[in-house]
This record gives sequence, structure tokens and C-alpha cells, in this order.
Amino acid sequence: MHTYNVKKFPTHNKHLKAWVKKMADMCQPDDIVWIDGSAEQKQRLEKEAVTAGELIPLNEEKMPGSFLHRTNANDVARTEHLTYICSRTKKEAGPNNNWMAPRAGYQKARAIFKGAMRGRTMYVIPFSMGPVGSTFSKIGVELTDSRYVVLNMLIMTRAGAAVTALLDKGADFTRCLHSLADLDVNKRLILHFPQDNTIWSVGSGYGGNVLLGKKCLALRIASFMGLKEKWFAEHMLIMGIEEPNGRITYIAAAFPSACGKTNLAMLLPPEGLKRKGYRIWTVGDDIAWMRVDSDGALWAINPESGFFGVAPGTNSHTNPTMVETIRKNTIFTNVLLKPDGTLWWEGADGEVPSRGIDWQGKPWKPGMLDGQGKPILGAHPNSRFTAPINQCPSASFRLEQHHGVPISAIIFGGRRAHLAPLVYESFNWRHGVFVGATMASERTAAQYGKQGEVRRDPMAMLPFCGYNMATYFKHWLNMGYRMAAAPRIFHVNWFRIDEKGKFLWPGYRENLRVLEWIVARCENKLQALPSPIGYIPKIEDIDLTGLNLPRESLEKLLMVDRKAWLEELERVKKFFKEFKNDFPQELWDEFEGLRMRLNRPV
Ligand code: GTP
Ligand code: SPV
Ligand code: MN
Repeated sequence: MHTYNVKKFPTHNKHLKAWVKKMADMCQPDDIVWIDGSAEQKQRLEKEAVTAGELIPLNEEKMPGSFLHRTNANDVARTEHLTYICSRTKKEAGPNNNWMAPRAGYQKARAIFKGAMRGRTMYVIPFSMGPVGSTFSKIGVELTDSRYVVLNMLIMTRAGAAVTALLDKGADFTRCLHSLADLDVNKRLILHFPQDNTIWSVGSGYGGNVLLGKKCLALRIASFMGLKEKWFAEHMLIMGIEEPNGRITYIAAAFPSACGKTNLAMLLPPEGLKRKGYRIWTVGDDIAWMRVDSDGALWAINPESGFFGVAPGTNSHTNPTMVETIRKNTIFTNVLLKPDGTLWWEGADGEVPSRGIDWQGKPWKPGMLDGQGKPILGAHPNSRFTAPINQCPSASFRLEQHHGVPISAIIFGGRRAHLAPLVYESFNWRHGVFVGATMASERTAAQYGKQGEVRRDPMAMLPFCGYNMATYFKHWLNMGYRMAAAPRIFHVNWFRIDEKGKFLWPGYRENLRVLEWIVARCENKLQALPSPIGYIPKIEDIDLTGLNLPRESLEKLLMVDRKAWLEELERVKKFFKEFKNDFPQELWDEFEGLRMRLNRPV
């Protein structure tokens, strides 16, 4: 049995020392290494990871400083069914979460953590979500036995000595513990203890399960903090849209996982709109922390410092900005390795390679079929890259602003083959909260479960809200009352299809045409048409210059099918009812209002 010399821990924070010692006593690592954020330490870890076979170095000329990592085949996406909120009572976690009593949670996980780090090193990663020292920011310390986690956290968060300095002054922190253990799905748990400001994750090596600053801290734990401290922690991108006159309108948009946040956050204006001279500034692609300031407006920061983005479909046409961002210093996970040490994924630039090593480490050729006759993919559909945001050509100059950016519009959106029009605007804040609460989307590869199935996903937060969503909806309503200049709320859907199953809207950079309308609405420059579900654009107000889209397609995209909406209301009702008496009456009033408007003769 190891003894750990607390005196040698490089911090003055007594709570931190005691906690690290306690966790080490449980996990029994051979060694403890504190992460300082230095380039030397990073390089040493990379070398070790390469030697251990955890990272494959890539073509140094074409992809300098980059590596490939493969996870286990059963460990390629967030496991929501193994993710729990361990609040004191089940009611606090709500019907939207799996719940375990805190004592039972600790006990179950302790049995797996016990001795799990034997023969390994435990890394201590002090990290800040948000600029170090900003009033917006929160500190975490992650203990992990995975070098892959350390190297990813060094990209995704501000980690190292500057954070330790804050901890030395006594700053509070979220206690994050992670071990790969034996990567057994049956012994995998992702547990959140909001009342203890603690996260325990064991048995996985996949991003969202193990980079604990991300979904676990910055959404599940932070949403709980935000409720108490009156701010928002949301699954939203943040972007600025600069007009030729220099004015920048900032928007935040919530889409469920793998529904286009990263792509939208860094879009390049399409050819047809180039003459208008717009420029996009990327603030964040996944998470927004937002506070009401003394000006009565909502201000937002991106607590992360990197992208953990979906690889498939990323190419110079769909997302040239990202292609530029991931040229160097990037960690790729579960993509295809080409013989020349470069990479490929479905929907990547260039020719389909004639051979390579697939995401499972097996030899691969195009056209290979599995046992069921389906093509074997080179890259996993949820394969990802981790890259620093400061390598992004459109990175906002306000990224390090402790104060964030002012938000003019909040956009909700999902992946809906039918029903939801391309864009509509809510009538007011309360109605906007209803629009967010009734969001739904088709399931993607970002989480386990049946792909394509429509599931309700309010504010894109269903898997990420760390407490009862009935309370969350009330929090949203209350925040509206606290703002003198609340953002306008919109809903978009890039994924509506025609009778033949083809996307009606070209999407990607063409989405700027919709954002243009949204910005004009925020500036009170355009009138819109009232419909039962909200304000719809006049056809002529969406600029289609240079786009080969028939007017009828746009009409279809903006159509509100009353019968289909009334059917949708039944599904919404069923969902709202799950929250029983806790559900806010205001949203039932909105529900009734919508039903009345849908039934009103035209
Ligand atoms: P997470 O990182 O899981 O939260 O995902 P995300 O919301 O950032 O999604 P991302 O931008 O990575 O896009 C996910 C998938 O949607 C990719 O395969 C994209 O190619 C596709 N996609 C993104 N934008 C559009 C769009 O406007 N239209 C269509 N049809 N597909 C899109
Ligand atoms: C998502 O699934 O919403 C992601 C990727 O952004 S993960 O970090 O795995 O959650
Ligand atoms: Mn996400």
C-alpha cells in the first residue's frame, strides 16, 4: 500500500490536499503528478502516451503536433443511461434524470474506484472554466489516470499553475474524480453530487464522460449553481455577426448534440451574401454561461477554451474554418488512419482512401461490408477532434473578456424532418421559454439509443440539466423578469425534408440568410407575419441571392401545418405532465394559448 506525502503536494490549499490524499488512498495510484500547464510537461505526457500506445503521432509535416487516439468499441459516445444525478432526493433530480441517493452512489462507485489506479499515475488537473479569475468562472480539479484526459483538458480548459495560484488563495473548486478502471460497461458510472460540488466518473474513456469540465461541470453542476446564484449554464454556441458598419450582434443558440452548433458558430458567409460584407466571430461552440448585468441585458461567456467537435462531415466546403483550425496541435479520436500518417473520415476532404486503419484499429478498404451487409465505416459517426479555440481563424477577440458578450437573441433548434419551420420568432420571453421547453429532436450518434427517433429535448438540455427540469423552466421564466433588455427568442430547423426525403434547406453557410433575418428583427428593421406558433418571415425578407432555391421550397420551409401542430401538442402535453404539479402554470397557459390559436379559423 502506498502512502502519499501530503507535504509534497504543490499547493497551500488544505482542502485540496486533504481531498487529493483521500482519493489517492482509495484509488491507490503508484504516483501522483500535478499538472502545471507547461509546454515541457505536455510534451513529456505526449511522449509517454505514444510509448504506451495511447496516442499515435500523425504526419509531422502535414499535421504538426497532432495525434490519433482510439477508444474501446463500446465506449464511443456519452452513456446517458449510466449517468446519474445524486441529489438528496429523487424529486430534486426530476423525471429528466436518472437518480441515485448520494450514499448509494458513493458506495457503488467506491467499490469500482478502489485500487483502480494501481500501477498507474494519478494526474491532478487544476482547471478554470472561463477566463482565470473572472467572476463568471468556476474552478475544478480533476483527478484522472488517463493521459488522454489530461492532454484533452489542457486544450478544452485553462489548466495549470495560474489556477493553482487561485486555489492557493483558498478558492472553492468542484471535486472531479475519474478513472478508466477496466473500461467495463457494466462497471461504468458517471455520477454528479450537486450538493457536494462533486463528480465521480469511472469505467469510460470517452470525451463527454471523462472530460469532466465539459458536460459534467459546465452543464450539470453549473446549471445547479446557476439556479442558486441566478444565472444560466446552457448547451449553446455563442457567435457574433458583424455587419459592414462594424456593429456586432451576439447570439446564443441551443441545438441538441450533433445538430449543428459547431458548424454554425464559425460559418463563412455564402457566395451570394459576400457582397453584404458580413463577418462571423466565434465565441463558443457548445456551452454558454450567461448572467444578467447591471444594464439589464444578458451577458455570456464560453467557459471552454477548445472545441471537441464531430469529425464526419467536416470538410473545406461545409466548414473551412474548422478545417483550418484542426491543421495542428489537435487530438483526433476514432477516425481512419491513412498509410501516410494523415487522417480521413466519412465526408472529409479529398478522395476516399484506397486503404487505411479504421477507428477500431482494423485494416479498412472502401466497400467493405459487415455481417448485416452494411458498409463498414472508416471513422465512427461520433468520432471527434479536440483543438484549441485560439487556432480558429474566426475566434472572437473577446474570448478572454472577463465580462463576456451581450446577447441579443437566443435561438432554439432541433433536427426535425417535419413540422418545425425554417425559422420563427416567439411573441415574448414567456412564449420563448415555452418554445424552448417544447423542443424535440431526432436522436444522433452523439448518444447511445435508437438513431432518428424523435425525443423531447427542452433547450437541448435534457441530458445536461443537473436538477428537476420543472424547476429549470421556472428559473428560465424568473430570469426573464430580471432582465430589462431580455434577448429575443427564435426557433430554427435546418433539417426539414421533402416528400423524397431530401433536405429542403441547403444548411451550413446558407444558414446566414436566416441569421440575417434574426438580426434584422433584433434591430426592429423588419416586420413579420404572425402565425399560431410565432412570427414567421415574409418570403421576400429571406435573401436568396445566389442560391438556387425555388420559391415553393421556401414556402414549404416556412409552412405551419396546423393539424400536425395539434398532434404535436398531444406529445408536448404528455411530456409536460411527467413533471406533475411541479410544472409551472405559465407554460400550461402558453400551451392553451397555442392550442386556441391553432384551432382558430383562418
Ligand atoms: P455536439 O458537439 O455533439 O454538441 O454537436 P454540434 O451541435 O456542435 O453539431 P455539429 O456542428 O458538429 O454538426 C453535427 C452534424 O450535423 C454534422 O454531421 C454536420 O455535418 C451536420 N450539420 C451541421 N449543420 C448542418 C446544416 O445546416 N444542415 C445539415 N443538413 N446538416 C448540418
Ligand atoms: C455532445 O454530445 O453534446 C458533445 C460531445 O458536445 S460530448 O462532450 O461527448 O458531450
Ligand atoms: Mn454538445
